[in-house]
Amino acid sequence: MATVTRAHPNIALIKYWGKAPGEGNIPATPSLSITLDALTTTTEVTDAEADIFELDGRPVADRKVTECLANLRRHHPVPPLHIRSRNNFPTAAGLASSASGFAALVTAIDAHCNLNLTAQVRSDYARQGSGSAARSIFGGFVALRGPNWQAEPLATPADWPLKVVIAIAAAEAKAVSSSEGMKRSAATSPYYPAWVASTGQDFEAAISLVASQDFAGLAELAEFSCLKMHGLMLSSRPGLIYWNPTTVACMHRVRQLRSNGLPVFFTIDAGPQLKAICLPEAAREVAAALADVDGVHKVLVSGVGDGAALVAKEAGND
Ligand code: 2P0
Repeated sequence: MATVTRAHPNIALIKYWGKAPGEGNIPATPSLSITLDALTTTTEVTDAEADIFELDGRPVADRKVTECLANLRRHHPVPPLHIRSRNNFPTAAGLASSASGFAALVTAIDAHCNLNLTAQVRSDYARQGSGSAARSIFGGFVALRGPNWQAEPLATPADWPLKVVIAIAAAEAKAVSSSEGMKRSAATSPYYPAWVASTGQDFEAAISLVASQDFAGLAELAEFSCLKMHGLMLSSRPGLIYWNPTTVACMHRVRQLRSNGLPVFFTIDAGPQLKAICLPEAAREVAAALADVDGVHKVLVSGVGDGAALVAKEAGND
């Protein structure tokens, strides 16, 4: 019997960077994201003799996947599984493949094994795999905050149908994983305590800006959160530089478009790709401007996506 699910990555407008001490992969700060419909992870689960995990057609030994399965098995009957996960975008290049990956995986195991988990509980298991994955269980605009650290939906894709233009500035895997980078920032950056202390108020302000659909306010705040996170990364030792020259050129281009009156702002995660968030009527112009920046390989235009969902559950020979 095969079970197939689909999930989309999300990008944080208020960033998560750093973990609370202790177990459970608890973020040190709250975060707020939007889900991207143009990027998709599709995960198929079948019964097997022993666990096998394939990513984009190749068997992979992934410690986080192994731990995610072990976590689920601590509380639920989950037999050995063959898991085939595919991304329609570059893996591990700052496009949040682990977010959609763990959201699709937990949702697939839930459906395949008839665990009847609530979305909140799936979010909890997904977060233990990868912090940002907690948010990809839900669609639209999503918050992740304590004390329970299960994500919660704030607005649906139809409520505020923004567009996200993704400028691919390099397709290679990143040099330092997010988990490693977060550890380094917490251990070495003199800015880390200030980051942890100040993010809560950014998060609270962003909740209000999303509720009132204040694009200009969100633009200013989201760029602040992004640049504050990158300031933290840069101040780690050795400094974490996730940008390349194309990323920086794209940032200047977005600022220039905004000063010319276009409703657009940027955000960048732990990789060189820039995501430009804009009102729908600006998407075409933003995409053309970013495609024209030296070094941009490709531009993708995404809408706001839905949460992780079951695609098919079929009887079969496997
Ligand atoms: C975010 N990022 O809020 C931030 C912004 C990247 C930069 O969450 O260690 O893969 O697996 O919990 O979720 C990427 O980190 O990290 C991330 P782990 P994750 O989207």
